[in-house]
Amino acid sequence: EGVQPQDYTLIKMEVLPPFPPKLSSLEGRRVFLAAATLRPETMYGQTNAWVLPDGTYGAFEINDTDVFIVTARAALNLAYQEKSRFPQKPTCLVELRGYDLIGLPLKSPLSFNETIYSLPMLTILTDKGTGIVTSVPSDSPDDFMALHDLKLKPALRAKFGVKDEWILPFEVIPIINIPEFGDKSAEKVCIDLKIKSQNEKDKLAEAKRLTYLKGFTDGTMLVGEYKGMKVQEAKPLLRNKLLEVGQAVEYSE
Ligand code: A2H
Repeated sequence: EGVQPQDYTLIKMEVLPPFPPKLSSLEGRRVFLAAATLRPETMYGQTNAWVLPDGTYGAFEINDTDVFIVTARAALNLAYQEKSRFPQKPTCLVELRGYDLIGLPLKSPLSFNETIYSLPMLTILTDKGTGIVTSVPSDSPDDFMALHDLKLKPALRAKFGVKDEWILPFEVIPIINIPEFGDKSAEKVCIDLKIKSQNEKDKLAEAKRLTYLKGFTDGTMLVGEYKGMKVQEAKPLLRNKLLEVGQAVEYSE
């Protein structure tokens, strides 16, 4: 963890009923995968969520109606947020593995895709954020390569029980223009750097550095309520909007 606290936005990705057997005891509640992001302005372009198959998660009671699926570490951190009104000791209603979450249909804020699915990503860290990541392959090199791997490799899909219809219909959606990199900056930079898979850590770090910086300083919104606005201006506006309507919560660690 860094010296400076990192301010994330937790995006509430609602699990659509009917729930699978593992989650059946939660029937009647609103259950969310809570994904930690630094880029709330990119939520229009979501194509899926990511979970770590071998990761350990829990379904934590957040209040009378809402349940968050996150790591136990994140559930505890949630209780210590300055502005949160979450219980001190969040109750774990169900213990889960990442495997249990693969294929869950989700409805996520701002997403142009009405239903997206939870899929395996092998590079997720369990000691950062919530262990759940939302995927925006237009603007995130990690997301682009992980989606690329699953699309390209039927054997990888088979290994994790990923159905073709959870992945093949989902295309990269242009949502932000960066003069230097075009409308699908992550794809462009991954191709330019000749990145072959999600496991090429060093190259992906460089791709992230390039797109993250330029996206913030030079990016312009191509879609949504703030179409035409600079990313640096739209970002806090969209974040606050998501927080106000209860589709996201603040989280820092
Ligand atoms: B970002 P930082 Cl469009 N393991 O959200 C691996 N990655 C994680 C994670 C975890 N446990 N928790 C969060 N993340 C990802 C959007 C996005 C992100 C875009 C572009 C870049 C980007 C959509 N995915 O991040 O190490 C989340 O992905 C590049 C920095 O705390 C989160 O924001 O700086 C970001 O990494 C947090 O990374």
